[in-house]
Amino acid sequence: RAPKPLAAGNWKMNGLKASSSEIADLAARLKAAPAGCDVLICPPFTLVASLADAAAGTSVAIGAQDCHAKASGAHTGDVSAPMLADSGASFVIVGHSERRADHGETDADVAAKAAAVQAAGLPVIICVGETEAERVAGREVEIVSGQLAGSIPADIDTDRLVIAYEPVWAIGTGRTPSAADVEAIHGAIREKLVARFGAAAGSMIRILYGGSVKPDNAKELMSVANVNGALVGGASLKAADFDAIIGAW
Ligand code: G2H
Repeated sequence: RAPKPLAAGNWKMNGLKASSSEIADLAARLKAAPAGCDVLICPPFTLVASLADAAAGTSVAIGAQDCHAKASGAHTGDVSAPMLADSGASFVIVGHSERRADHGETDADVAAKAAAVQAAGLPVIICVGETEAERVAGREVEIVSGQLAGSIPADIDTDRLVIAYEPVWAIGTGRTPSAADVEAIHGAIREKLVARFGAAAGSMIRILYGGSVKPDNAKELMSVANVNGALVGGASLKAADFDAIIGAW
């Protein structure tokens, strides 16, 4: 048994109300040619509620890109996991390398956010990945193993856990690791998950690859062992491009 693949789009800080046409376009494409994977789009907070409404009844799920670790309180400008669930989000990404770099999020912060997502009843996508210097030094397995150990909270429900491996040097750069390198690191991640959660649960956790996934490289990357889907940034902004990536399954 293998996990059902997930194609997740991360719009990052892109998208205005007019972007709902991309969701309508994507939903229409998937109705005409159903996907062989689950399909998720994570717009900025401002669009979660309206896009969740627009996507209701289609095969496109809507998620969010981050949340606060607390459910409510005096945290100006922050958004909590229960608020996202209330807005129609059905997934939340936490620990993206841009959050870790731009906002100083630590593994402990990411673990607290992941626990908050699950406490709100939602599945969580936890992101990990090494920098270029760490890769050049041959430390990618050590770095990613440390991030997994620190960013997955103790009481995680593995049925609602997705891991996204995103090498920082491949994000938005057009560069990707070779299929052999992806196989090696995804295999190492799988080993860690099986060691921590046992063979049955650990082998069913989806491990997404992210970093410059495009229509022209998706098929090769998605056919690598232990790659159970994609986390797609730039190429998820246009329904036609994202649909072409979805065609990898
Ligand atoms: C990696 C990815 C989506 P892109 O951050 O999370 O972005 O596909 O633009 O490299």
